[in-house]
Amino acid sequence: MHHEVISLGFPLWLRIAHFINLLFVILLIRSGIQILSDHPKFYWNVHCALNSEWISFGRKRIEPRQGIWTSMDEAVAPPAWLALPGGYHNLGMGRHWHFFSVFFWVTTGWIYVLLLFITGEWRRLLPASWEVIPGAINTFITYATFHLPPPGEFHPYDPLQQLTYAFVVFILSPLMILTGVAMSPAVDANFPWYPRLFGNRQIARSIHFILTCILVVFIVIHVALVVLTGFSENMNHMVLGGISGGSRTAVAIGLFAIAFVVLVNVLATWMSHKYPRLVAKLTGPFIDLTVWAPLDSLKSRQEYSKDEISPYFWINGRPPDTDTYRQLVATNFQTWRLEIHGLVENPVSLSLPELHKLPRKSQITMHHCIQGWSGIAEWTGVPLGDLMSICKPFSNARYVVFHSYELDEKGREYYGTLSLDDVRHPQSIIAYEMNGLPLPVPYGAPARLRCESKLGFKMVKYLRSIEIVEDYATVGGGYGGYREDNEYYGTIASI
Ligand code: HEM
Ligand SMILES: Nc1nc2c(c(=O)[nH]1)N[C@H]1C(S)=C(S)[C@@H](COP(=O)(O)O)O[C@H]1N2
Ligand SMILES: [Mo]
Repeated sequence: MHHEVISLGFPLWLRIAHFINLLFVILLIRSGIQILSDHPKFYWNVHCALNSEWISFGRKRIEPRQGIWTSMDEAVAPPAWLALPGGYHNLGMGRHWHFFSVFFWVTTGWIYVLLLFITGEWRRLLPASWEVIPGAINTFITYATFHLPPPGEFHPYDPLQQLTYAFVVFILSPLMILTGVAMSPAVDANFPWYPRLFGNRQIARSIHFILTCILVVFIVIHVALVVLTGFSENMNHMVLGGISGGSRTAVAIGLFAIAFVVLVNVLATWMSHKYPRLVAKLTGPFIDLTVWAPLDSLKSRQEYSKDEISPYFWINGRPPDTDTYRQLVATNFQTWRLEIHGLVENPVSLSLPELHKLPRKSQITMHHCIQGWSGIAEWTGVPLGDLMSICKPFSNARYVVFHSYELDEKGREYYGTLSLDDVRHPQSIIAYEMNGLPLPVPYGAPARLRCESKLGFKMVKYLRSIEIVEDYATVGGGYGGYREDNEYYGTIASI
């Protein structure tokens, strides 16, 4: 008996992993709540058809501005104690924290599972026989009738506890990663079969959310039982690796560790509001390394069929509220010209009829908005690769900047950037038709960019000109696009 108890002490690596996990799971949940607030609805259908959500945390529809309802009108503002960083449309910051935490949480998770198997500690979590099932039912009845199992049953774990931990470690956590990846436009474009493993991208997103809810319930019950079943003794186990009795030192260190987690959350929240650019710069390298850069090499190979086209396609961004643009609409874009200039041998200026005369390309693809909604549509236009062959970029050219007619209330232009490599992909096109009709005004008339492995914010609508540059640092605010400059979105935009 004595020997068995000794072998139950938690090793140091396990206690450290437990703490790191606690810290980043909380950051993941809080930043996740921020992300979902930007489109607080979940669907089973990939089109996000209007009013087809199975749950909504949004407000009711209000009067549309300029006669157009956009996905931004549905965004809600969560409180800062709940979401990281809280407030209206802080999606860019929320995503920085989410993917920064993904890096640490996933890395710790791998090391933890590896060590579980190397050291044999996995026996703690994986039941040795099917008897765990009736055992777990018994424990459940004990709890459900407001009793606690006798203390002996916690060593190592009671059957219900063991099953629950095994579920969280071996089922819930991997599914969080797998469904997280299924929401990446680059992954879905390169491997269209992958989101189908879950049904579709919106089902994956719903599962990601439901599992978060289950995780929250788990954490609440877990913490409650730690307190109820002998707080001091449990802290001794998890903080000092002690095997019997309580420990004031352990309680003190444990409470200090919890205070540290709270402090990190308060600081992260405060810094995101006060110094967002600094937060983006500090967290950015981890995100580049783990999430964005590997996904950036994935290119679109998707092609959907006509009957998969979405009945309704959400709109993000209203038509430019300027006289110049209204004039263009009023004259049916007769005077519109697309200028292609910058580091090119042969600058060109093309009218709409001239664009139409160039070889056309049609594609049916899935759009992923960074807010969370998706939709399938057919886009027709001129491959950018052909336009590049016409204008002939110089050898030092590396990026292509897409300028639009849209100016915000501060006069800042909506623009975006792609690498020359992405621009030469066959599905990168200047689209002038959507679902077989001339591109409607809300969707970017007379022409817009499509690059199918990226998030929607990259696909500039209401195009004015295309500029080929060596480095985008000298354009606009310097971060590669309007959203990158002002909303701290990541430039690579692959997830
Ligand atoms: C304990 C771990 C995690 C928790 C609790 C969590 C929670 C959440 C929540 C609540 C959301 C908002 C739901 C939504 O609007 O879609 C979200 C979004 C997201 N999460 Fe996680 N997450 C976790 C791990 C991960 C991992 C490992 C990845 C891997 C890449 C990931 C990728 C994403 C992505 C891409 C989104 C945005 C989806 C969208 O476009 O709407 N998450 N997460
Ligand atoms: N000029 C301009 N282009 C834009 C936007 C915008 O606000 N202004 N929004 C972007 C975002 S975030 C998305 S998701 C897509 C939405 O395209 P849609 O309105 O055709 O659905 O356009 C992108 N291009
Ligand atoms: Mo978007």
